[in-house]
Amino acid sequence: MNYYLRTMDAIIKQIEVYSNEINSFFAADAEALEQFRIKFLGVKGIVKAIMGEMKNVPVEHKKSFGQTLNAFKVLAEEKYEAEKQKIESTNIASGFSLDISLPGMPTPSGSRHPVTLMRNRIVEIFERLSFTVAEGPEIEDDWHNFTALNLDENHPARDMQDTFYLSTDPAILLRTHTSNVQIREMEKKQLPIRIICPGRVYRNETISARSHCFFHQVEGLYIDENVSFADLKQTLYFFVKEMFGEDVKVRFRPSYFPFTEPSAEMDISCMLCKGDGCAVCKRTGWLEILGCGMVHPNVLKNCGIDPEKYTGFAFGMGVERPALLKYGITDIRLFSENDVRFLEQFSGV
Ligand code: 2U9
Repeated sequence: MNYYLRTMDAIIKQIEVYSNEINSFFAADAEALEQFRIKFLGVKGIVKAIMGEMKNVPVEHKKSFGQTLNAFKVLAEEKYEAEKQKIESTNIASGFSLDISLPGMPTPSGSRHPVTLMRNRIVEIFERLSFTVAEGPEIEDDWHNFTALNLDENHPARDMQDTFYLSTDPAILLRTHTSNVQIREMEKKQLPIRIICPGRVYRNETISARSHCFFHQVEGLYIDENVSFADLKQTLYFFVKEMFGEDVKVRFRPSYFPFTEPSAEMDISCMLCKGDGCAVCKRTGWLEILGCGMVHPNVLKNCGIDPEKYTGFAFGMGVERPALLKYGITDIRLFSENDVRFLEQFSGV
């Protein structure tokens, strides 16, 4: 065997070794793939170096040696392309871009519902006056929703049209206010009681831009010895100033609720027109925001509390109305449609 044939033999053996290395190659990452390319396909790589041997091969062997070299070259190129594809598709599937200069993928973050934001604002103010949050069932019995609250059997609020009954005998219904929570707290007879009761309530009403068959309330109750109407007024003044600002004016109008006596409704001066009169306050300059009063002696008695010893005040307000005002929303139905385009406007509020 002459020199060239011995050299060719050695090269072919070497190609076999390299071919095994190529076949078993797996690119763990883009860097490993680049090292592979430089080693086999680079300007100073193995394929180029072996190709350079062609010129030394005797003419009668050029064809078969050329075919071996070409197959080796194709093997290295195909392996490179296949591994490159794998890395790219892995990057796409895992959300990474090969271009590390691009900005990162945004992570969508949730936001609180505007009704929750308003509920929290109201609750936080009363918590500063040492009220604590109490919660109770939305599915309630007749006693806790009506009877204990001095709403007698013939009261219109019990009308089938006014709430949703799950059964009528015994009457099990969706609560029409969160007052059931106060009744349950009073029945525990651990006095004094100073609670704030936020929650969802139900009314059998036609749904429109201004009313819905469910909405949210925050009610409050304070029972102790010597609690007076003056305490009620000062507590609500504090609330209004904290909620709507120092400049807002307040007025009380006498009213009637079966569970309080005396009763009142509280208005604030319209913050949009500063009391001049506009479409939102129906040209009155005032916005009605809550109802309140001294807890009726019958309600105290119904819960086993002595009305000769204890007195208390209570108030109730809707959450949706102030949320509409605060965020400039004109349709109450938006609160329950779960349209993300509406809800995501409150992130960071
Ligand atoms: C007990 C005793 C008394 C809670 C009260 C109101 C007046 C009132 C409305 C405001 C807007 C309901 O959401 S609304 O439509 N509420 O006007 N609520 S006094 O009185 C109570 C509660 C519990 C044991």
